[in-house]
Amino acid sequence: MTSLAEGTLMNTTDRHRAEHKESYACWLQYHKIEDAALVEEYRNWCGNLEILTVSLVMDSAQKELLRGISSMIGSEPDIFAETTSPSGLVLATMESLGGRIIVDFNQLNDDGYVIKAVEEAGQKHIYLVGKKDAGVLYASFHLLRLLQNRENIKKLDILENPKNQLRMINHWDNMDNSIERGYAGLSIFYKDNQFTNEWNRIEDYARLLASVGINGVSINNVNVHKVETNLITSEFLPKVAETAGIFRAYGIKTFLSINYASPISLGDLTTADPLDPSVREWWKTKAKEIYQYIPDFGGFLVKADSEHRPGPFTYNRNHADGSNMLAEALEPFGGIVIWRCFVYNCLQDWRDRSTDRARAAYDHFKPLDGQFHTNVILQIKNGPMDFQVREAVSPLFGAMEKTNQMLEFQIAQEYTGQQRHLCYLVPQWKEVLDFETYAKGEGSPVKRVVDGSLFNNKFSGIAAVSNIGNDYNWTGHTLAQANLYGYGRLTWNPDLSAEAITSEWIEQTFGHDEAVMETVSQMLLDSWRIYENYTSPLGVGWMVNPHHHYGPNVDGYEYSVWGTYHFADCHGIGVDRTVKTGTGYTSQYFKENEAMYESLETCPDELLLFFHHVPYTHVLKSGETVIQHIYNTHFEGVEQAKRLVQNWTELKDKIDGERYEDILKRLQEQAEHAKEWRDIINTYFYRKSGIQDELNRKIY
Ligand code: GCW
Repeated sequence: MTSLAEGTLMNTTDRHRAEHKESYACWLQYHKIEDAALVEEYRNWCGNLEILTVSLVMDSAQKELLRGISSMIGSEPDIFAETTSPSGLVLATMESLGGRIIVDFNQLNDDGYVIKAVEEAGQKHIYLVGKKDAGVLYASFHLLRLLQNRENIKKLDILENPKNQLRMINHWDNMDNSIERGYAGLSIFYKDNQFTNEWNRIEDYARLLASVGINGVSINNVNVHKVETNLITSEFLPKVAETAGIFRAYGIKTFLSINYASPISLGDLTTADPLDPSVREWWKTKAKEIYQYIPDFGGFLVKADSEHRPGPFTYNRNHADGSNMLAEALEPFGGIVIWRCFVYNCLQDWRDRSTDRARAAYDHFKPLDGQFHTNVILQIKNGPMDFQVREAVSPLFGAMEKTNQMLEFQIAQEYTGQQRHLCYLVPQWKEVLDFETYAKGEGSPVKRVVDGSLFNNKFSGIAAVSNIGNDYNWTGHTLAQANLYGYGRLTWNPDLSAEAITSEWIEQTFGHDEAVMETVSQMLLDSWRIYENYTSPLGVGWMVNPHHHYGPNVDGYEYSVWGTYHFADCHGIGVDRTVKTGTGYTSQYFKENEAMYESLETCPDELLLFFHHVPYTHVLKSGETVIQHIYNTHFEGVEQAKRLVQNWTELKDKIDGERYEDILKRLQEQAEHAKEWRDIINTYFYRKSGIQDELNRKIY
C-alpha cells in the first residue's frame, strides 16, 4: 500500500505530465505530424520494430520508440522479436546483429552507434545498431530527433561516437529537499530526509538525460551534511539502489557525493586519516557493501578541504593521499573517485596581494601530477574562480600530463541570473572547450584534454551542476531547458556548433515555424552577452549580493570582507594577476597564453580586469575607455533586455499559452531587473571615478 504522502507525490508528477504537457515534456514533445505524405513515409520505415537483443536498456529504447513514433504518426508500431519483420526498425548490438548488415564495429567506441537505412526486395529497414545496448538507446533517440525535426530518413547512413567517455550531471540536492543553488523548485529525489519515491519523475528525467547522451549522475550535494552522510549506509542504500535501477535502464551510472569524514561521522572511528590502516579498511568494507546493493555503482564525488569541508589536510596529508585511499577501496569493483579541484582558502585576506584565489587550484594540484591512482579523476571548474559570467579558463587544463582530468560546468545559473534571467550558456561553454591551452603546442584545446585524447587518459570527461528541480517545466525558466539540452549535446560532441545545437533544440521544443526558429535562436545566442553587458564588466566577476548571488551589489562578494576583490578606487579597477607586478597567476599558463595575458597590449578586452588593474581612462581595443565601456554596456544591456521581451511578444500566436506566458513573465522581470543592475553599477563607478558619461545620460 502506498502511504498518503507517496500518493500525493505521485500525483504531482502525474499532474505535471497531464496539465503542463508541453512545459513538462521539454524537447521530447513528439507532436503529431500533420503532413499525411510524411506520416506515410515514416510509417513505411518505422511501422514495425524488430528487437534482436534483450536487456533493460533495450527495453527503454523500445519503450521510447513506441511512445515517440505512435504519438508522431498516430499508430503504434508492431513488435517482432525474430528476424521476420517486414519493413521497419531493427535494433541490434554487435553481438546480436549477425550478418544482417555490415558494420565495422572497430570504428565504434563503447557508446557509439550506426543508423543505416537499407531498402531491399521491397522492404525498408532502418538499422539502429550499437556496439552495446546503450548505443542502441542513443541511436533510438537520434532517430526520434530526426523524426521530430521532419528530416528525410530514406538514406540515413550515420556513424556516431561520443567524444567524451564520462558525460555527467552533478546534483547539489539535499535530503531535506532543498537544492544548493537550485532555481527550479525542490529536489526530485528527496523530501523530509527521505527519498520522494516519485519514480515516474525520475524515469522521465532519465529519458531526458539519455536523449542527449548523459551517462552518469551524482545524486546528492557535494557539500555532504549530516543526513546525506548516511546515504552510504544500509538506511538509505536500498533507495539509492532503486534510483540507480531507474538510471541504469537508461545507460546512466549512479554516483554519490561522500563526506570525507564518514568513518568518524558515522560513529565507527575516531580518525579519517587516509594513511591510517583502520580508515583504509573501513572504506574497503564500505565499498563492498555499496556494491552489494548497486553492482554497477559509478563511484564517489568528493569535495574535500574546501569551504569548511573535511579532508586529508586535517591529518597533514595531501589530495593524492586522500583520493588514492578511496580509489583503492573502489578499484576491485570498477568504481572511480572524482576529486574536485575547487579548493581554495575562503578566508583569504584580499589585502595580501601575495595570495590569489585564482591561483589556488593549480597551486594545490599541479605539484601532485603523477601521484594519483588510475581510477582517480580530478574535476576542474571551467574557470579558476567560480562560474562567473566571464572569467579566464582554468590553467590546470593540460597542466597535469599524468593525471586524469575532467571539466566541471554549471548548468544552474548561479551567477548568471538564476534561471530568472535568460542566459544561454552554450556559447560560453564552446569558448572554454575551444580554448587553446598549448599544453602540447598548438592543437591542444581544452576539449582534447578533457576527452582524454591529448594525454591518452584512462578516464576523462565532462560534468555539470544540474539546473533541474520539481517545477513543472523542470528548469524554472522554460528557456533554461535549452541549457540542459545544449550541455548534453556539446558533451557528446564538443565540435557541434552553438547554432546547430540551438536550432535542433528549438525545433524539437517549439516546432518548425520559421519565425519561431529565427527569433528564439537569436534570443538564445545573444543572451549571455546581454547578461554580461548589464552585470559584471570585463571579466572582473561577482558584483552580486553575498551568499545568494542574485542581484547587483558591487562590493558584495562574501569572501572579501577585508576589502574589495575588484580593487576599485578613485583611479582605477581590476586585479593585477601579472607576474611583473601582480599575483603571478599568469605564470600558471603555458607560455603563449602567459604572454598574451601578461601584456596589456595583447590581453583580450573581455578579460582585461581579470588580469590587470588599470585606470578608468585606459583605452580598450574597442577604442572606448574602461569607464565609458562600463556606462555604454550597461545602457545597452538594458535596451537589449527590453528587446528580448519585444521579440518574444511577436511570437504570441505561435507558442502554446502556458509556455508563452511563463517565458514572457521571466523576460519582463529580467528587463526590470536589468535596469536595477545598470543603475547600481553605473552609479557606483560614476561616484568612484568622478568621470561623466560622454553621452550625458542620466546615471542615477
Ligand atoms: O560556487 C560555489 C557555490 C557553493 C558550492 C561551491 C562548490 C556546493 O556558491 O554553493 O557548493 O561553489 O562548487 O563546491
